[in-house]
Amino acid sequence: MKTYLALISAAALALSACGGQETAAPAAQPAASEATAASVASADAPAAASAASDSAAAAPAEGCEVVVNSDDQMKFDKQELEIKKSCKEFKIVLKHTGKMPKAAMGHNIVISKAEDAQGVVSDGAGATAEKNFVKEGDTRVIAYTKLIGGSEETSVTVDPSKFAEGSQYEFYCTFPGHYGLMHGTVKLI
Ligand SMILES: [Cu+2]
Repeated sequence: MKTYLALISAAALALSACGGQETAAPAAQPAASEATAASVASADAPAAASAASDSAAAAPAEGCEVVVNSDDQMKFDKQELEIKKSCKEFKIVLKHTGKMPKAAMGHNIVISKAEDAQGVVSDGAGATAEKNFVKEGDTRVIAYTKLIGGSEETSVTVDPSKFAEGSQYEFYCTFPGHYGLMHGTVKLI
């Protein structure tokens, strides 16, 4: 603690000593580089925030977003996805809380009519991971996220008006072999 205080006051002295000088005195170097690191970090933050607000601009009003977590156990943390019909756009965020790489335990979220799910999955298996295991131009697919690996995150925005009244919809992962454990119902509310 004493050392810490001594360092602080040394830094303070160094700072006040070189106040007005354009080049920092060598003694102030550690403090100065820390300050630089801090300002770089805080300069990054607004940039990240503005990038986030860029995507937020196209999205979601209050309650028009849901987060689904997936993991190394080949599971989604939701069996049901509720999409609000009153939302102009509804954002689905997929997070992978596991550690395994995309090639071994990749996950995505694909949405289609329940009756189309098996076809979408088997055709998707013939696509590559680069194509997110979704057949190109598959018109049965209403929305899909890209395929992600451990600790990654992605999202997709859907238009709730694309869901027909009276039809059953499902969300699922099209990584080969995952559908059995990774599927659930999409409910329009
Ligand atoms: Cu998966």
